Parts: sequence; C-alpha cells; structure tokens
Amino acid sequence: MASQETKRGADRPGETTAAHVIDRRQFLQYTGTVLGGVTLASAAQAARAASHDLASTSGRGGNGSVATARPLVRVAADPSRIPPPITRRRPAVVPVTLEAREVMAEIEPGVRFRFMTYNGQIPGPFIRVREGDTIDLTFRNPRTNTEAHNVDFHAAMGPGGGALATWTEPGEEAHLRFRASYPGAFIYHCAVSNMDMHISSGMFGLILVEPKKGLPRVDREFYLGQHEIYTNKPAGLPGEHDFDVGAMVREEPSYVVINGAARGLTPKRYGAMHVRTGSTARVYFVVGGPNLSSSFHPIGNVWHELWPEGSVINAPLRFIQTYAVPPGSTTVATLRFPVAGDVKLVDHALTRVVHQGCLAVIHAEGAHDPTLFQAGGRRQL
Ligand SMILES: [Cu+2]
Repeated sequence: MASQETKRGADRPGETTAAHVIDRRQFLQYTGTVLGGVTLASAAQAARAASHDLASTSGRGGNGSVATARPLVRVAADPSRIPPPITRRRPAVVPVTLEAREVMAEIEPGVRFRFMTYNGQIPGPFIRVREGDTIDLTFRNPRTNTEAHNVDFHAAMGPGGGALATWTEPGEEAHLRFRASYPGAFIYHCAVSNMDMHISSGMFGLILVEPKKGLPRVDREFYLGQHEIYTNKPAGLPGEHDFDVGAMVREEPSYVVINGAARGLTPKRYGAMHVRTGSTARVYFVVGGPNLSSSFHPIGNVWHELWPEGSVINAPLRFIQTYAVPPGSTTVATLRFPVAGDVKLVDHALTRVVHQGCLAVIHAEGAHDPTLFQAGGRRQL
C-alpha cells in the first residue's frame, strides 16, 4: 500500500457551492433552540458589526503574532477524505507520514487562531490499516515550527503509544514502527508536556485498525472530530484570538467545534456532507477534547448501529439516540437516510451548538416514502 500521507486539504477552496444557505435564524430553528435575552454570541455579533478589526484588513496580528496578509488556510478536514476499505487478506507494512504544522487559520470567518495540526488538517489524516499490519511512521517537525511535538497512538502497544519515540523539536524527524495487534478505531494525539494545549490547538486524529474480516459494507463513510478551543476572547469577536491557558484550566472553552471549524461542515461555510435517500453511511467520530465529552446525536435520525469506544470487533448497540464519547476516544456508528433533508450532527450539550459552533450537516437528497415523514403545513389561528 502506498504512503497514506494525506495531501493538505488546508489550501483547497472547500465545498462552498452548497445549495442551501441558512441564516442564523434558520440555524436556530434547525437546532430547535430559541435565543432568549442578550447572549454571548449576540453580544459578539454586535461587537463584530462595530469592529473595524477585520481579517481582510490584516497584516497586524494581535499580540505581536504573525501577519495574515496571505490567504488563510483551511484546517477543517474533508470528512469524505478516507482511505478505501482494505481488501487484502495478508498483513502489510504501511508507511505513514505525519508532519506537525503550526498554521494560522480561521475558527470562523474573521476569527483567527494559531492552530497546531497533523498535516494541516483537523482531525489529522485518517490512517487505515488492517489488524496485524505494521505501521512504519515518519514523524516530522519542520524547522518553521515553534514547539516540540509527537504522537501517542492508542492503537500502539508500547510506552506512551510512541510518544517518547516520536518526540521531536523543530527541525527534527523521528521514526516509529508498531504492529496494529488489536482492531478498532483509535485516537492518536500529541502528548508533549503541554499536551492539553496541543490537542486543544488541533493535534489529534483517528487510526482505524480493521478487523481481519473487514467491516460491513456501507455506501458512504465520513470522518469527524470534535474538540474544544480555549481563546482569550468571546466566540465571534473578530480579530486574532490567542490561546488562553486559564480558560483551559477552568474548562471554559470559547468554541466547541467539529473538524476544527465553527459550523464548518454546513452549507454556510465549507458545505454539508451529501448522501442519497435510501443509502447508508458510517461515521467515524473522534473526540480530542482535551477535556469535554461529546453527547453525540444525529438530529432527526438515530444511530442505527453504534460501536462504543470504536470497538468494532464487538456487537453494536442498536437505535441509539445520543451517545457519550469521552476525550481520548472514538465511536463508530451507522446512519440510514430513508427521508430527504438535513441530519444535523451535534453535541447534545446544546449550548455548544448554539453559542460555540458545534454543528455538522449531512444532507440527504432523493425521494422518500411520505408515510414515514410528511410536514402538514401551517396556518394562522
Ligand atoms: Cu504538539
């Protein structure tokens, strides 16, 4: 198998051609939540309207940080960018290259943040191997970085999951070989001394170790990762946000995001995921944290099968509405789409959806049986 080094999704234009653009009101209707009183987000919106500190005028970052005159990269991983299911029946040595990249990008339009990533994307590249394979990892920390980085694989049996073996300063490269001796979907993450900050800045991803007999066939697969970002300004306030260690210690994030971007995988930003009615999809979901669990829920649907902890070797749970996924873990779950329309993937701690950006959309297109679901219209009383 060829190297699984994933090309940077960061500087691709993204899927911005979605047909359905929602405004904030629709967004709130979608999530079934109504704002009352003055909120953090609405205050931030007012501040945004009043502010002249727009990203487009930049060149002067806050607190002496980098200028942003050049276009900002996209860190949100393409949820469809997953290596195909493995068909071979013998173990292989799988070369994998991960590179730590510290990049300035937007959490939401106008809000800049210095992310730390694997290969420029959040979550990091989806690594797919088969039980019994050997991962031959090259880990690079380019000279242009400012921090030490490494990788702790929960799929690796050995000290630190490889954290010490891969610990590199800027300008260094390290190598690690390990055998994927047990199946499942596992997180990998940075594990240097201030690992909580590095994970909160984006350094986590998922490695799938397929069981020897493979996984059930599905029509589509999607790759999503949730984590929280602790910044020194309220969510939505334009300009550059710096990392706020105090907020992290208090566990009070500004943002809780899916794939590194506030409402990133929605029609209004990089685009929704798309499926056909009658199809099936498998979702690989990793929670980086570093501190918050996700109450993972598909609005207007149900997890038809769900493998807790990504333990795909076990029998799945059936028809699960909301499932808790702790930091440092994963879940694998399937959806079916008998009805056309949007399925919104959220953390059902809904403040994180309304005020902190935790939303991704799967849009199902096609015909469906109206006896299963049909809106009856509305009228004035
Ligand atoms: Cu790191």
